[in-house]
Amino acid sequence: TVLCSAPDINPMALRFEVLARFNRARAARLTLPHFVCETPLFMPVGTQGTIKGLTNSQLEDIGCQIILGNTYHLALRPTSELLEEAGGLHKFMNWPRAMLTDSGGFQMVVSLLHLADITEKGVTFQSPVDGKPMLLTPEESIQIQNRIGADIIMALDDVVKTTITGPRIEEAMYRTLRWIDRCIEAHGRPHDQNLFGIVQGGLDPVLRDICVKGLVDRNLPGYAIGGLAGGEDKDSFWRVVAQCTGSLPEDKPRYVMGVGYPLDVVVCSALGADMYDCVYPTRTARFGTALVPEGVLKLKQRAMADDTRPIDSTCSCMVCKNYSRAYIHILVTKDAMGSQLLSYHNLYYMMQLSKDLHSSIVEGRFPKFVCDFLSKMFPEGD
Ligand code: PRF
Ligand code: ZN
Repeated sequence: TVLCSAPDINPMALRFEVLARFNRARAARLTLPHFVCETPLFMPVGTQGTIKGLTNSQLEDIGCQIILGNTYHLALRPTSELLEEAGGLHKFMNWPRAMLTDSGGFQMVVSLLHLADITEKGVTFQSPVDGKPMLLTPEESIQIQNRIGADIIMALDDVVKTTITGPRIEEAMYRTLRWIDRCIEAHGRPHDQNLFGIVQGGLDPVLRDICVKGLVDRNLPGYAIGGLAGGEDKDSFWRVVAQCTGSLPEDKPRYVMGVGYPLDVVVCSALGADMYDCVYPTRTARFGTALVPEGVLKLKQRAMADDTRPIDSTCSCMVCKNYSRAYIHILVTKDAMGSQLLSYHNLYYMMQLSKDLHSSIVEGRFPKFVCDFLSKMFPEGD
């Protein structure tokens, strides 16, 4: 007899198991084709197929489970055709663990705001390579991401700044909903790549609600909350996250896009979010700033010149074990190694924060963890 496996009724390349909860906070296991991740998790951002300042083995050493690549940058250079030929971005950059790619629209809109133009067809922009006008449609974004081969791919969304108001917010939300169907239709690898939808709708709870419902109806493997972390006040930002996490499915991962301040990661995790990405930890490192439990430490300051302590005496990273503030102070203006060491420490800090969030939820001591975190960051209680 021939044993037949049952037809795949649920062709998702993802398993999401909530291991423990504390109120709305969750600790989960997210099983992806290339790695089994623990949430809450933070994804370092690589633009040109590399996380600036760190080698892949250093990323593995610090416990990085998943990295983010940008479709827009990779599609232009080295091109998605070449990536596909190379066997996908995993092979091309020799990264064995999980990977997520963003759809490209957001990067074009934020990095080339004056050049990008959004219509129903897609996002038109001027190629920074040769200046030619180019159109990124939802179909093309998905096709490129299918070639790149990441574990999670993002729908093309119509992103507007949260600080603007009026009918454009509503238009962008409905367009994002129309585009999700074009993304789903174009998706050629649902068996090994997970397409996440992105909730838009600005700061308007009615629009956010319509978008959540519309996306949940599509039964996607995961959902992102987009359009935030763009200059709105914290209160509005956290309110939108709280609303979305309150109505997104309990059994699917929730990703807050573009969030990476440690405080926001802690607050959003308390509100029931699971995944984050941001250039902040590595970008601020390149400006000479280290993330520490008290907030930030600016290594360029003159006071660092004769400070022989490590960046953070409570940190067990390679940098804090081996180098003083004084040494990094010298490096940071004179040599690329300065920002490399700071990037290493800052990403280690984010990985440790993610692990601490996970274990404190699993071990039922999440409130104490949050209290300790806040009292170190705000010792005066302000
Ligand atoms: N959409 C996409 N990528 C993003 C965002 C978004 O809204 C944000 C948040 N502003 C960061 N990255 N596609
Ligand atoms: Zn350190």
